[in-house]
Amino acid sequence: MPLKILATADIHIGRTASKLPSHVAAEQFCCRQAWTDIVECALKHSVDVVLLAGDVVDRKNRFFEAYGPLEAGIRKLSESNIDTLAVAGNHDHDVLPRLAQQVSEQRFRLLGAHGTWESYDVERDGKVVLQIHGWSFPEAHHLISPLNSYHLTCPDNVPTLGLLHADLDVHNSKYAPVSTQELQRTDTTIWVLGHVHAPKHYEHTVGPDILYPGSPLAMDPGEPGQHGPWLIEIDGDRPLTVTPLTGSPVRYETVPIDVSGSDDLEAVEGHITNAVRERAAKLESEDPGVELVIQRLRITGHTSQCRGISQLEHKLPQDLVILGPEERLTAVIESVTNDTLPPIDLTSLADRTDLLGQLSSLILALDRPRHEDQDDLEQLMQDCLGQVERCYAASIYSSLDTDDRPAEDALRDHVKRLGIDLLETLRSQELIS
Ligand SMILES: [Mn+2]
Repeated sequence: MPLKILATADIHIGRTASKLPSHVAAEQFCCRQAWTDIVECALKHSVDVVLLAGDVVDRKNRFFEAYGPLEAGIRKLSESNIDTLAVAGNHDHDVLPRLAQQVSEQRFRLLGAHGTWESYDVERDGKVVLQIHGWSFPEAHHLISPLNSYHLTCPDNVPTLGLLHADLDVHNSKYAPVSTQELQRTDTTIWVLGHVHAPKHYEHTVGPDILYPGSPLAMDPGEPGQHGPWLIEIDGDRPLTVTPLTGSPVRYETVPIDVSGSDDLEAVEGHITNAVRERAAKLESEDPGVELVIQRLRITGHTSQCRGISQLEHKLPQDLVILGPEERLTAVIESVTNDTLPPIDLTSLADRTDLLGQLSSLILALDRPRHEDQDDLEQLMQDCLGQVERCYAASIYSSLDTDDRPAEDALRDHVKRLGIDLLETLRSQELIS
């Protein structure tokens, strides 16, 4: 029988998924429920060990919200002879050790409190079958690699697993920066890391694998794709198997939709609706746990409707709700980005010396890498940034406590969009005259 380990991280009990549509109850997609689901998943798969790689609790003020569900879940796992091992992350460096002291279950341990490495033996029938090396965040920030103080040795003939909350290959990170090379130099079989919410498995033929199981509940459009706990199976000398499991009832997606050839707005809308419907049907069959898909649409292609599509940026997020064919899944739109172009060749238009030619050159230049900017384009972008700054500094808006200035790339896209709108207006006048 292989040794089965369920690995997860960054549960963030206390949070809910973001960008939920207003008709949905946030309670339905909360991280507390994700933990309850993990316990059920561990029982269903009859695992030997559950690993929690930090940021289990969102913040200190979530102590009471987290305590009940955590204790109940750990007790349930203990009753089924499942060991639960955790390390603290930057978010729960203080609250997880406190919770761990309160939970008296024999089979639960917080490893590596106060930033000191600790080893734990998982036993089956009186025999050590797995050793776990863990380290917990002592403070909210940790500027150096925890591997600097790693002194544990891996036993012969027993697989060893490293458990750590850390930022991989981000040199100046404040969150325990570690490098792939450092982890690779250890004799462990696999490292399970927390901190990065998007799941990622680095398979290595030599040295240990590295796994970010990611957050079991998708929480943000920046974390697209499938989320859930991971199953690690170790079977003697055979290579380990590392498998992602479905689990998150919410999923975020960026969907590119090419509407080339749709030359009136109704046709464009039909094209978009079909694309959303097809995607919903595909996900309903592929990811059976998903109930809600929150989509970011990126509309591309050449169409005479490239101006009109901007109207959909407001309309679709409000109006478009599509059910999967089996009505288990609902797809909603979080945002729409209009990346369409006019149905003309901008490069040849740019050869003209008139206003249309100049505007086409500008639009093309805005698409090229920034280091190729000419002085006049650089000046235009500086002017735009200045305008944005003035707007944010205006006293009339001072009561709006916001710091969501568009990033320079977003501003560039916006300027390009305005350029295309202007080009299309000029072209329509040229066609009429
Ligand atoms: Mn973290």
